[in-house]
Amino acid sequence: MRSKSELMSLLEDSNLSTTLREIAKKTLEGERISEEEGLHLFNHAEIGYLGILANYIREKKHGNHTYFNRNFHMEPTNVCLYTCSFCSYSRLIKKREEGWEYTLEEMLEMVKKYDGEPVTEVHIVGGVLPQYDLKFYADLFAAIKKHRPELHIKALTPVEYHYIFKKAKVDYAEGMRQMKEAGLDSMPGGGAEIFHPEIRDEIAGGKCSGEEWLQIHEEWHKLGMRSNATMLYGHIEKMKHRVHHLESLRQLQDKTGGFQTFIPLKFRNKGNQMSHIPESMVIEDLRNYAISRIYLDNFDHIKAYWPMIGREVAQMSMAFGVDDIDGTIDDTTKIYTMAGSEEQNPAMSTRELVNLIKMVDRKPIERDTLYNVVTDYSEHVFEEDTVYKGYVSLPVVNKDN
Ligand code: V47
Ligand code: SF4
Repeated sequence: MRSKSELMSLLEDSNLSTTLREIAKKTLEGERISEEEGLHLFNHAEIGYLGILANYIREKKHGNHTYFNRNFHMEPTNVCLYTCSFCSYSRLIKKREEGWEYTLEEMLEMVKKYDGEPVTEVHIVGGVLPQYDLKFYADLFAAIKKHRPELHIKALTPVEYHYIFKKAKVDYAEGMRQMKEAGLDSMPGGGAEIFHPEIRDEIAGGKCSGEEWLQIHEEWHKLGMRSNATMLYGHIEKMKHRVHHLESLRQLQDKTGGFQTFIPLKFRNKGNQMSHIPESMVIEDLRNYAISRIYLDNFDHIKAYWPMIGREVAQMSMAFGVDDIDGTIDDTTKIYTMAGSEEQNPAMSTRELVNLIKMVDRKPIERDTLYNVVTDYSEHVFEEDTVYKGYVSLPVVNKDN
């Protein structure tokens, strides 16, 4: 890791503008940057500069570690009564028979398929439909816990919670309390999209507002529980909306400290009402990871969701502030393959994921949902791999070349 003074003098020697020099100094000193400075980074900072600063923070927080976990996804339904224009699910409400709507028993059968597998987490998320109400989810969580008590349930977003609590006539605090009692362990970061109403009303009108999203997370945090946060970027939002989104998260985190991870989600444009909007370029994705890392000084982790961005961008992201590349997922969420993710086969074995991380000289650490270390793979060599000249021989890249 390059020292702070080394980086300071590197920046002194460069021909950076005064503002970028100030931001760099603040970041290296561990000081928080302002909203104006965040906006300045989005509008003016080049990728090399951002990479240096984001990587400095990343290595200060986590050294060379890159985390992943073993999880599986379940989606009760891919039909949804909302009509978010970026979502490939929303159109299915018109052709409901083309989708799926699983029963509680069917969902439990899916969980049972993982009996004996070393997964630590189930991630449950899907569309919103009336039969998936508070009782359905409370019964589902309780049934999963009864079957496999140690499996961490990371489930649903404020979009579902807002809907089911309203239907059950309970307030957010009471609703979240009931979910915790039923067996919910943590909340994933979905449904955040862009909080600012100028954009949210356009792309996700009708579902919970940005403020309601934040309130539900706040109630969950008040119970001593943890959650994640996301931002869906690269569509019709402007940079000022991204900054507003990051600032809203930073403020809530100051209040509760309940967020673990921030996950930027790149908008994918296949099979939805926004297909005419071009997707962001990889360079913009890397800049966005880096600025998120710099801005969210009170978040421990920045995660790249590799099934969405692909294996190679996930590798690059580890030099732009990312310290987590999600799970080894067998049955990944269909929302991404339907929206045009590069990864048509988004399952990755532990061996593949570990070697992917090692290829960019990071240390792969399997974690559980709450970032307790499950296995440190940094010295581990899989039976199928050979070690030569200090490197593991890897399936994709020959390091000799
Ligand atoms: O809220 C929907 C997004 C989210 C598209 O917390 C799309 O560990 C891009 O939040 N292009 C759900 N994104 C997924 C999610 C998530 C994923 C992985 C890990 C975690 C975690 C959370 O997917 C939705 C929405 O923002 N989404 N459609 C699309 N076309
Ligand atoms: Fe429904 Fe969520 Fe898709 Fe919106 S993003 S249409 S709420 S599944």
